[in-house]
Amino acid sequence: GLQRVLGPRDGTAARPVPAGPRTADRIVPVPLSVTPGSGPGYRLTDRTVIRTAPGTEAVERQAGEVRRIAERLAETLRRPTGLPLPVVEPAAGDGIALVLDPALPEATGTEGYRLTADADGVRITARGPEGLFRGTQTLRQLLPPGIESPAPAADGPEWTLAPVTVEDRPRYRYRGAMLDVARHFFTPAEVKGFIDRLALYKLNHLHLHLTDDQGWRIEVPARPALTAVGATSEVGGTPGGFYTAADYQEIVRYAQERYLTVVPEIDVPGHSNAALAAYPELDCTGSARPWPYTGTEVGFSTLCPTGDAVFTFTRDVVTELARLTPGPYLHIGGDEVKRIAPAEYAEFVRRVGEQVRAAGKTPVGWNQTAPGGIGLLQFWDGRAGRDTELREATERGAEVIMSPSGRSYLDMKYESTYPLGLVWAGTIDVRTAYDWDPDTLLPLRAGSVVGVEGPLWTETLDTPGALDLMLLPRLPALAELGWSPRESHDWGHFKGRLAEEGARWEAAGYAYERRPEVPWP
Ligand code: TNX
Repeated sequence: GLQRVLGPRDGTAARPVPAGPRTADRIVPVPLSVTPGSGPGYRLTDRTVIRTAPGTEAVERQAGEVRRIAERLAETLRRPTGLPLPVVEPAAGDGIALVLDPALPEATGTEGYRLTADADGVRITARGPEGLFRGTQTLRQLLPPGIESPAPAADGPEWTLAPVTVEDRPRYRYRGAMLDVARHFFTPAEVKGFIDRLALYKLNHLHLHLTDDQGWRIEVPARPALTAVGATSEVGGTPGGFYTAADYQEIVRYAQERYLTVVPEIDVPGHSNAALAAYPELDCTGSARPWPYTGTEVGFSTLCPTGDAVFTFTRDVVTELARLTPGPYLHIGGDEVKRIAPAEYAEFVRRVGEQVRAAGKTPVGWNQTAPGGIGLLQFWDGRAGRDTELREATERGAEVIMSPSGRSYLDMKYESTYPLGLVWAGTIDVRTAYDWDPDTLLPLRAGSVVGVEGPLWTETLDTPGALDLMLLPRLPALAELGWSPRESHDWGHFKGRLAEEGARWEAAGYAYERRPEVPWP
């Protein structure tokens, strides 16, 4: 049966957790290598400082960024511990040190780090700031569950780390989750909460599905009706909403501070009913343009694939989105277009892809866009023929983000009787979400898979709590597929580690699903 766990603030009693510090081989995603040390480990006290270390000239230029990482770590640790944890410039004494070291092995990459803990302190080293940030997430996970509490927590004062050396770096360069803010709108504050969960599991991309039949969620000054008309509703008929440029940039900044790149998606030419309701002249197929559209059918809408007007429109949108987005990608959607001919579709995709490149960005598309020459393809649809088309694209050089709907879709039900989510791609329990290999699921050109993504579509989800129930515990399964070495893949080991996350979510006040396939304590 279904059990919802809503955390201690909702009256659920805290569950027992293993005594003593958590060893690094228990965290999610599991690190590349863990070497236990000897001795007592390190205990945070009221004398602990967070130090940022000096270095070479090249490193000095990044000193401000390292300091901000230290401040963010201090904020996270101060709330539950009540310790002062001042951030200081280099000084002797015990504490947590964040050290940039460009001399670390090149294989460490931009996101890799080394963490050592012993009686004298904790030291995180990385070749760049991003690696330091990922290392601070490991540090969080090595402390007791109460460290996730937003208020003084009961596990103290034993804020102790086991003695250890961790060497770590990701398997894939792209590890993402997608939030559909079109079917149901989520406020900037709610999106920040979503980002917090992604950052903890070392994801590095947030894909925002900003437009669909039911709503257009990003302001485009040259096209005011997109939001004046297209943002006024959502699935179920509730009011919807949209992000102003300032809202969007605030989300981007919050993500950036956690070393996540925002990938904005404008879904064209299909899934475009909200845009067509705002600008009916973009329709040449004579399709109905119901507005508000509060249902969940797919495939009925399409922009006119030919003529100048539509490309002026897409250029207006692409230009504005490129202006607001510091990351390298713009996602152009391209899924489920049922009303125009394949040749027209491919030519449309090719032209919009060119507009994205002209705006200085790399176009990304759902796997259907392969014939339109899009070089970074997001695989989702395993139905007849799609994987052949995708393999051929990879043989021409395309790269692939794996988000197979039957494995990584965070909106699929855990089991058929589950109250939230959909079942069109099957049910996805935690083992199904975890037990696959992104490199070999499809027969693609070797090396063409650059990572994984978990899309969270929101036809049936309209509150942050509902998002959490779908995300936890499946997001950490995907995060581990994206980060941890293939050789470490082991369901039996993973489910035991995952079970330990529950107490952490309870401390954080996150809802999660106590699925029976996970041995929760
Ligand atoms: C298919 S996956 C869609 C979305 C739906 C989703 C629901 C994809 C590219 N398109 O429009 O929201 O299924 O699971």
